Amino acid sequence: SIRSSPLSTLAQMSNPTDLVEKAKKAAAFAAVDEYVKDGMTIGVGSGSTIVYAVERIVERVKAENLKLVCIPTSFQARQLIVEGGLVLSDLSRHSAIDVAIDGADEADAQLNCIKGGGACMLQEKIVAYNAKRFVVVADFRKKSETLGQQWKAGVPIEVIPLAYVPVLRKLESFGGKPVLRMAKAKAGPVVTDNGNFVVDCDFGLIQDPAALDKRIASIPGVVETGLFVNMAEKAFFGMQDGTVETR
Ligand code: ABF
Repeated sequence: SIRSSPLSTLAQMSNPTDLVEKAKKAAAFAAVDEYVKDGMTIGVGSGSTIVYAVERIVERVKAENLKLVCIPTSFQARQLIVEGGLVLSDLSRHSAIDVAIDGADEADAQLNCIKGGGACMLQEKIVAYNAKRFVVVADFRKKSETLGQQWKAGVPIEVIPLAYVPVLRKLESFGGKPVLRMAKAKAGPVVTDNGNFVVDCDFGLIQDPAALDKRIASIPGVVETGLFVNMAEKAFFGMQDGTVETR
């Protein structure tokens, strides 16, 4: 039958979606196993790779009876925590986070990241900044030498709605190509969990992410950028061959 023909088996094995999902899962599981310990307060990132990290946290909480407290970085993260039956808290009650685990759109050789493809970078950055340790989980597509090599959609920038036009103009004067992020249905702009807009600004290859981050953040109306400079201590990349590479 077609199902058991060698060709269809080959097609299944090399299905790119399958490879990416396996890579995300391998990276997320490895990070949780290395970093999550009993009694910790955990920052829970956003995105599709984090779904696997929460899956592993839930498994370990049940198997090892771990006592953990989870701080979300988005509405999605909050839902994952609640649905997983984990203990949900916030930065007012638990301002000292032991480890924050989050995905990324790209991570370079120094572990600087572009984040915010999912429009959650403001809360993600607050949680990562307040964590003793910040670790990134990603698949092989996100690994690069220089930011801008892999993520071509530009740097996500969270902007106060009334300021978006002057912010776009200022970003153009910096040499960027900014666009206001629109919702899929083209019904209007994407609105973040914080009620703001997102501008995606292409700067090509980013040689000095620290300087660019400061420059963008200094524009009035910009709330936060998706450049996470010097924040991550380790990145776990799930690779095509099923292994996990760390940096
Ligand atoms: C969050 O989710 C974001 O900062 C980043 O944009 C995105 C990565 O998502 P995924 O794991 O689905 O690639 O971590």
